Amino acid sequence: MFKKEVYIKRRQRLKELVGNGMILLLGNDESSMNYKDNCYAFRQDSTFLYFFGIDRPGLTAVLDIDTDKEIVFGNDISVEDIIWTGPLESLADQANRAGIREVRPLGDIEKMIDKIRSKESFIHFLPPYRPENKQKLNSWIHIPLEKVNESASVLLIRSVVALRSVKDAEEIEEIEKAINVTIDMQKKAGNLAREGISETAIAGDLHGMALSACGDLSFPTILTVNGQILHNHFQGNILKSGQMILCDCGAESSMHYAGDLTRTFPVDSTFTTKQKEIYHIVLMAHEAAAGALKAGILFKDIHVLACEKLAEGLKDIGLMKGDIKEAVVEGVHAMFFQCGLGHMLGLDAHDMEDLGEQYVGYTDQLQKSTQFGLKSLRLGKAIEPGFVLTVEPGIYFIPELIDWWKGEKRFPDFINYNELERYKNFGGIRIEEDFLITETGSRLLGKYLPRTAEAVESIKVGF
Ligand SMILES: [Mn+2]
Repeated sequence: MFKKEVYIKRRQRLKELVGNGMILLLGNDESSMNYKDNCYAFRQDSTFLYFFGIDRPGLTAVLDIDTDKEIVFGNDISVEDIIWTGPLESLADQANRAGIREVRPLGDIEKMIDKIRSKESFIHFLPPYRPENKQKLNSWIHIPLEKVNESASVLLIRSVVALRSVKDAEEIEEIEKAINVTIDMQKKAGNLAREGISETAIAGDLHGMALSACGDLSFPTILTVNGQILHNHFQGNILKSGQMILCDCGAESSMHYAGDLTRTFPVDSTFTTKQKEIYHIVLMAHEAAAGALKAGILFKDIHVLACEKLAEGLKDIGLMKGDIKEAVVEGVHAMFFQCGLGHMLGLDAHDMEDLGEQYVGYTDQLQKSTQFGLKSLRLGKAIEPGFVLTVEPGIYFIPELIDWWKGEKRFPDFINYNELERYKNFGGIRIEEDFLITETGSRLLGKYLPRTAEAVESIKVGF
């Protein structure tokens, strides 16, 4: 945990932003995998971690702004539990380390909520993403299950987003720890990648590294010879000569801050000329986007800049044609880059995504686009000092998409379909880095990880 003052200050600011009523924050419970006592690794809710830091299941917290009470509800373990678990730190001691002086049994929460409701004080809660927390809100506040999420407090969502978006020095240190472990994982992936090894074998090694560093993965690793499949979790292939392997992975620090990096490696010791050509285009887009990061700029504009760089490069090698700016406005580049340039990073790999992309990445004035490609951009709004975000352009050749657009004769003035046929089995390339937005520009987080095609090749002998 951080120092107690960190949590006290965060809660103070939250209460100021919300103004009045009661804030109800739910921690996560254990989650059973295949029978009750065989659980997935416990992961505390990130907002709960942010305001309380207490990393154990079965907690709910109340911040009653009107009476200035801060209470954590939860149960200490019984002697019978201790037989199985050994003694654990008492909840009161844990809560005290977060500056919370009042701890009550979980069974008391309903009484507390009833009392608040009888005073007609407003109860602010966040949209739950776990069914059991949805059920708790349903039974405690008497909201029909299907209405729970839409009844979440927009004011609380906005307030939490405002606070969690700007990372302080302690948080950046944690994120950087996670990124540095992720960098070691990337180097390992590049070093292991060779003909005959399986995707699973490499991914398993990376998972072990994350665990050994006292954390875990921040999201399931994407490690695949089919880099064009954006969220590919299948790892059953054996690497073949001539292929590339795309590795998008992240470690989580012991305090649950995330890293998220992508590299694409050749299976052989070097890329082919055709692979290097595409790699270079992605790298140019990455560098242009990274160079444009500056407080006050819309991230959407940086996304568009990256799209233009990708389109320019694709035109140079004959896959696209026509006016590049016009092509990007029309969304033609989404044939090759179907997703967004990046997202916020913090306690979650997609930071605060549970609170709603509209609140995290957009504003009332800037709504998310519905255009194919742009609609997958998670962050569009102006970036601010203290934001940590990813920059991850890529080029993906998706055979089904090529056939679909070609069949519909879509954008024939901008796409050279005959040439594109030659790339149907190319796969995909992505380069992803994590940046902190500063007062003067940005800072690339983490230690050195090779980025150019030649430097990436050197990993294969260097790790
Ligand atoms: Mn990412």
